[in-house]
Amino acid sequence: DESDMDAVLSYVNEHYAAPDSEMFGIAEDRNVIYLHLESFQQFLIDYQLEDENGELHEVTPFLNSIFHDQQTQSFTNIFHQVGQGKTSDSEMLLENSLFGLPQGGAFTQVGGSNTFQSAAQILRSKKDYTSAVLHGNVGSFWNRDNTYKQLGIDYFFDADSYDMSEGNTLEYGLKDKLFLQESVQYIEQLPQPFYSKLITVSNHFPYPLDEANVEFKAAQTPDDTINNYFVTAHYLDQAIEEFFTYLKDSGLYDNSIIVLYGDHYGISNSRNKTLAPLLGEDPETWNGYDNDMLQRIPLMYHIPGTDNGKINEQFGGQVDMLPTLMHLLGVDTKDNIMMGTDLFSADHDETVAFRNGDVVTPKYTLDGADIYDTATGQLIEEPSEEVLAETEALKEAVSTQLSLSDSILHSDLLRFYTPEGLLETDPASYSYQNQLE
Ligand code: GP9
Ligand code: MN
Repeated sequence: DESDMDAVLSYVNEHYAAPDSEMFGIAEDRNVIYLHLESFQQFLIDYQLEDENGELHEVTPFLNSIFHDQQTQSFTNIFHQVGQGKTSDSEMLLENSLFGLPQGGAFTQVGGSNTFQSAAQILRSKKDYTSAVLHGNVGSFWNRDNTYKQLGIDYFFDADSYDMSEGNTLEYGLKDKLFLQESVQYIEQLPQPFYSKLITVSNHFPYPLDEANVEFKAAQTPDDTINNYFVTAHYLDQAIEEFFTYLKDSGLYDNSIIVLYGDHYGISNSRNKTLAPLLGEDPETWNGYDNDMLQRIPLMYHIPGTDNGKINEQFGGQVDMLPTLMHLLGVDTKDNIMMGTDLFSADHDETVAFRNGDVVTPKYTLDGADIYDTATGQLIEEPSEEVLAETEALKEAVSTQLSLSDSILHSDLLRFYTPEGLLETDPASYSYQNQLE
C-alpha cells in the first residue's frame, strides 16, 4: 500500500548518482533516436568470423565503425537484465528504469493499467518533447498498444502504418531494411524535439532470412541457430547503415542523439558450448561465468558533432539507461523514481542485477551459489570470510533493488507519488489512430 512507497523513496534518495559536469547536457534539446538492436550481443562488435579457407569476415562493419567513432560514447560492460518479458522487459527498463517481473511479462500484466514516470513523460514535462515508438509488427504484441498509453507515448506507428505485404515480412514482422526506410517519413514529421524508439526484428530467433537478403556466409557449427545468427546480424548492420544515410539526408542527423542498444541475448545458454569454439573458448571448460559474460549487450550514445567519444568500461545494466540519457539531455533525475544510476556519474553503482538475482560487479560474478573473480574468471572455491561477507552484501543489494522494483509494479506505487513538475499522464487521450500521414 501507500506506505511501501517510503522504502522506495529512501532507496532512491540514497542511491541517486549526481551527473558528471562534463557530460551533463551534452545532448541538450536534441532529438532522441533509440535504435533497438534485436537479440544483439556485445560479442558481435568487432567480431570476425573465419570461413573454411581461414579468411576472416567482419560481421557488423558499420556498427563497429560507430562503436569506434569519436562522436560515440560506447560501452563494453553493459548487461541485459530482462526476464521472460524479453523485448518488452528491455523496454520497461529503458523507459522507466524499472525491471520486468520475476514471472511473465510486465507489459502484459501491469503495463496497461499502472501509473508510470516514463522517459516520454519526463521529457514532455521538462522539455516539451514529443514521443513516438515505431515497430513493424502488430501493436498488440507484448500489449504495447495499451502500455504505451500509460507511458504517455504520443505516437505509435505499428503494422498499420507499414506495407506488411507478404514478401516484406519475416516471422516477427517487417524486414529491417524496409522498416527503417519507411520509418524516416514518420519521424521527419514529428514536432521537434522528439523522443523516439525504432524496434527492429529481423535479427530474431531462429534467424531466418530470404535468399535475396543473404550477404554473409553462415557459420559452420552443428547448430543452425548459431550459424544464421551471423547472417541476420549482418543484415541488421546494413539496415542500420542505410538508416544513418536516411537520417543525414533528412537533416535530422545533426540535431539528434542516436542511441543503439541490444535488448537481450540471441544465443541462449543451452547453445553456448557450441558457440564457444567460435569465440576461441573450450566447450569442456565452459561454465556459468562464461554464460554470464555473454549477457553483455552493446550500448552506444552517438552524438554528432562531438569529439570526446570513447570506449567506457564501467559496468552497468539496462536499468541505468534512463538516468544516463536524462543527464545527457540536461535533465536532472534527483526527484525521479529510478532503480538505476547514470553510467557517467562518479557515484554510479556498478553492481549489476540479473533478473534471477545473480550479480555481476567488476570484482565478483555471483552465479547461483558460485563465486567467480570477474577479472580472471576463476572460480573462488574456498571463499574467505571477507569474500563471503562482501558477496552476501552484493546479493542483498540486488535483492533489495529487484524487490523494490517489483513492489512498484505489483502495487502500482507510482500513483502515490508525483515528483514536482511532472505532468499527469492521460492514457485515454491517445488512440494511435489517424496518425501523421
Ligand atoms: C515482437 C518483437 C520480439 O514484436 O519485439 O519480441 P521478443 O520475442 O524478442 O520478446
Ligand atoms: Mn527481443
